[in-house]
Amino acid sequence: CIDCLVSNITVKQDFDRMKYQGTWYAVAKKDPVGLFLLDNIVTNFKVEEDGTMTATAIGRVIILNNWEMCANMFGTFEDTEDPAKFKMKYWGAAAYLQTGYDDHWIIDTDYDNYAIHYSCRELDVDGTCLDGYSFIFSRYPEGLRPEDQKNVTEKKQDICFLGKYRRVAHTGFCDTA
Ligand code: FEN
Repeated sequence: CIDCLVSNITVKQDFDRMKYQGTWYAVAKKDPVGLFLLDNIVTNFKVEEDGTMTATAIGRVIILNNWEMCANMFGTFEDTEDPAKFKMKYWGAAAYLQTGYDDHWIIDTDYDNYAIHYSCRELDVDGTCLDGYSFIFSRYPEGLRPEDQKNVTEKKQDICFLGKYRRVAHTGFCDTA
C-alpha cells in the first residue's frame, strides 16, 4: 500500500481460522489513542463448535494509584465478506476495563510462526488511518524467527505503521499456572 488508504490494505488470502487457533505471543505493538494493554500480552484464539472465532487476551495494565494488574480480556469475532476481516467485540473480566467494538484484520500469517494484525479505529477524511493499533504475534515468546523478520517489516510498511511499533516485553508478570 503506497498511498496509506485503509481501503487499499490487503489481508491474508483464504484465511483459515482453524489453523490460527491456539496461543500467540505479542512481540511488538503499535498503540491506539487511549487505554490499552502495556506488555506481557498473550492471546489464545479458538473456533467454537458453531464456527465462531473467539479469543482471550491477557496483558499488564496500570490502573489508578499506579496499581499493576493483569487484564483478562475476551473477544468474539463477527465474520465479514472477507475471511481475514472481522469485527471484534471485546470486554474485560473486570468492570474497570474498557469494552469496545473494533475492526480485526489478519494482514498476514503462516499460522506456525508469525501473524500481523491490524485495526483502524478511526478513518481520517483522506481515507488514511487516524487512530489504529496493530500487533505482531509470534508462536514463541522469545520473538520472531530471523527468517520472518524481513516479511514482517514489509507488512508493517504496507499498513503504514512502520516505525510506530514498540517491543512487547514478556517478563512473566501475567503468567499463572
Ligand atoms: C486482541 C486479540 C485477542 C482478543 C482481544 C484483543 C484486544 C484487546 C484489547 C484490549 C484493550 C484493553 C484495555 C485496557 C484498559 C486484539 C489482542 C480482546 C483491545 C482497553 C485500563 C487501564 C487503566 C485504567 C483502567 C483500564 O481498559 N486498561 O485505570
